Amino acid sequence: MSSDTPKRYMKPALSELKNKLTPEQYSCTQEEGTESPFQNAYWDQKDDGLYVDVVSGEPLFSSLDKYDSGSGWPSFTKPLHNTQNLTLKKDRRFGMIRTEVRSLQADSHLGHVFDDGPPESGGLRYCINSASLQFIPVDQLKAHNLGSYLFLFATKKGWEIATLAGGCFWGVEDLLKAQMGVIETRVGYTGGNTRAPSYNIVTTGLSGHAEAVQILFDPHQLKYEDLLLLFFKLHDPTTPNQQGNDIGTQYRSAIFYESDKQKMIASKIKEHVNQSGLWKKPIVTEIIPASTFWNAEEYHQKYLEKNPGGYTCHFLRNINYPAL
Ligand code: MHO
Repeated sequence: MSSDTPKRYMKPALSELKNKLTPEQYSCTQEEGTESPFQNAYWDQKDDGLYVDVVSGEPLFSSLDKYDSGSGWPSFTKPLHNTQNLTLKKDRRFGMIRTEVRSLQADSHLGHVFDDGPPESGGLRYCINSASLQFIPVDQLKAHNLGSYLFLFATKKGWEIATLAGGCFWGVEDLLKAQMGVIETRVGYTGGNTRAPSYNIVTTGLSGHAEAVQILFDPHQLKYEDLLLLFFKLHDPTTPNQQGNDIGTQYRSAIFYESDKQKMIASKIKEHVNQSGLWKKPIVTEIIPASTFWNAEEYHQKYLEKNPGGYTCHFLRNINYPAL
């Protein structure tokens, strides 16, 4: 087990669960019970958010995959993470052969999966008891330590994603996450040529990836233009493959655009910064199409929040670029 592997959940004793859960929750999760259709908390719930295991809090399903199956139980076309945090078991009870769905961490009985789901979404119907779940609305995800899932709701909520590289991602993330209009950030590796890279690989410079930050922001509160101007104040965009003392292609300055509109704005802002004459050397920031963003290890996420006073070579310079 690497230091980054999450600790396996320790399920409380049944006597403790009996006190903690409602009789319905206990019966569904611990005794393979089934609640009544149309008389449960979430069968008709349409709000955006995640459904977590009522026992462990493990995130299992998303409102983005929920649909109205007419069955009277919450129905999903797929689980949140493929099936990696579910176990499927053959269930021969009541003279039927069904596939039971259980959660991985707390081993809660959740419901069953059937093959009569919407064909356009893969044809599966995860029919899940509300009593086995707890719904966490989007605006409470952060409070439940589930902020990284906010990225999933970008399109639905009209939020935008920016992907920027400007040296060691600790400092870039720390300064950007504090900006008005920024909903969430995450650090990772992108722009290289190996799958699922680790920090140890990226740090050799051989994988071609850059240390990068993804910023989820509300364009009504923060314009992409203004986010880029900040980016051009918090790092030195004139040093090829280097930021401060950190040297290597993983520390290059780059804007990974997510759309043609972002590409156009990025070129315009880079030119604007170049023309301003406020840097002595030319701007070397690359403007390249976004490709797979591989999340960095958990200990790198919000690193400077976890390690106050930790290493950074980033700061907001007192630069005033001319008005656009
Ligand atoms: N010079 C720093 C860079 C860390 S950053 C995540 C270090 O080697 O710790 O690349």
